[in-house]
Amino acid sequence: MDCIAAISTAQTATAIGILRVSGEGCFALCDKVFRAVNHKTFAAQDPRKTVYGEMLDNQGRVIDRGLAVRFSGPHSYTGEDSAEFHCHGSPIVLRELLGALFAAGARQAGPGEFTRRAFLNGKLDLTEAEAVIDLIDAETPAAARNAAAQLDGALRRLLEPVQESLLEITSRFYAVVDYPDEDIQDIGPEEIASSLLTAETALTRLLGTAQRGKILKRGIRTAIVGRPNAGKSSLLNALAGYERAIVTDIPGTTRDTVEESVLCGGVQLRLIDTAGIRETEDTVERLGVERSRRAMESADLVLCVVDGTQGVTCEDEELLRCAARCKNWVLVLSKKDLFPAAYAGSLSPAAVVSLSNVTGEGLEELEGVIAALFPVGSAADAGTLLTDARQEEAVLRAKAAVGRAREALEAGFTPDAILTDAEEALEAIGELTGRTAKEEIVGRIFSRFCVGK
Ligand SMILES: Nc1nc2c(ncn2[C@@H]2O[C@H](COP(=O)(O)OP(=O)(O)OP(=O)(O)O)[C@@H](O)[C@H]2O)c(=O)[nH]1
Ligand SMILES: [Mg+2]
Repeated sequence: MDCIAAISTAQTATAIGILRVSGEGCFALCDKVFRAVNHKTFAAQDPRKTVYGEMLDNQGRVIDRGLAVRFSGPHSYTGEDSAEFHCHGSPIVLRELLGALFAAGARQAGPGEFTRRAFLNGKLDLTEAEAVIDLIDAETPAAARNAAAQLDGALRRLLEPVQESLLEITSRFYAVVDYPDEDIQDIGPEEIASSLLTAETALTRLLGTAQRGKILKRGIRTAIVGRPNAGKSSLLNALAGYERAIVTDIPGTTRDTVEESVLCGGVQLRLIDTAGIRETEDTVERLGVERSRRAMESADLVLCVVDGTQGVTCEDEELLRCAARCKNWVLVLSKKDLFPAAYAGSLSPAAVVSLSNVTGEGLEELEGVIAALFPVGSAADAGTLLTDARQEEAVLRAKAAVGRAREALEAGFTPDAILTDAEEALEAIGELTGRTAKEEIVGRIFSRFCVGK
């Protein structure tokens, strides 16, 4: 493929900046912009070892002095011949060198193009390619750990047994039908049933991780709801550590949702402070209240704030019942510094926390409650969470197809009736990993069964 180049590091003044080049004729191109102190050409440099030298513009003037590394395909990130230049991290220097690489014949790499080439050259599957982005974008240590493990193939390895069981069914079936002269044993219903069960169990387990995966990646959508003046905005500010939202003693201060992201117990909370919920004639406030209700409905976690000095009133009770529709809801009794309230109602929130937004007492307890509700997960399952809607959809489709196949088998259909569904499941998993199902089946027939010799 043609030669692409890009600046790989941040385009602000930094100590070191890195440029990357990859593609056909990469080394000859690098000779035009780099003069090594050892006087060797780029192609003659040791692979994967840095060499010091001068970076040149297209008129041979020295732009900078620094290090270059040569990677020979296929032993490179992209799988192609490629190179890196480590210069001083001046945006000007980096742009000059990039210009020199363009003048020498490279073109600007598109977004993700290096990783795309790595995928096309079989260096990464799609789950691993997605993990590259997740790793770069990770906002918490746990999200980074998960992405790193997924990049190492954790998700692919989890899918392999599923793929294996389904391939077993389809390839054996095809082999028997397409090569009747070869002595290949027919696949029996018990064997099919056991393969389908293996596949279905693994897919079900995987789907069960999607919610945690999503939370890991985008944080916990946390709606702070309650009646006017309960102390919602004060709680947002206390958790954020600064005066994010306006706080006054006038009921109805917050009219629109206010969002802020904070790190809590190793997880990212996407806090949404909302307008106090009450009946109102005010058009703006009413719209705000609607937004509060919507935020509550779509939240992963609801913090229902009640003014501790007032106790839980009838209006509060009604609100608590709405909050209770969310699987994870916590009752927060505020203003503990004025009155240490308790809850004796009939609803059962995940926890009741009495706290003061003024003194900070009880905040730590709330953080502990949240951390317990959303455990970061053990190191063992890192990389095996579905973190992406695309991945989830593909697994869902694969599981549905496997389920249909199993039902057909139980209903007494012959194996060929199962085949279409098994293939559909393989197709869906193929989309997930980027390996095409057809190719896999054909490959399997010829390698495992030695058909046709
Ligand atoms: N002493 C004490 N006062 C608090 C506490 N939390 C909030 N307040 C006070 O209660 C009043 C209302 O606080 P807000 O945080 O604005 O309440 P809110 O729930 O956001 O109210 P709306 O935006 O009107 O719905 C303010 O005067 C706060 O200073 C607390 O824990 N202790
Ligand atoms: Mg408010």
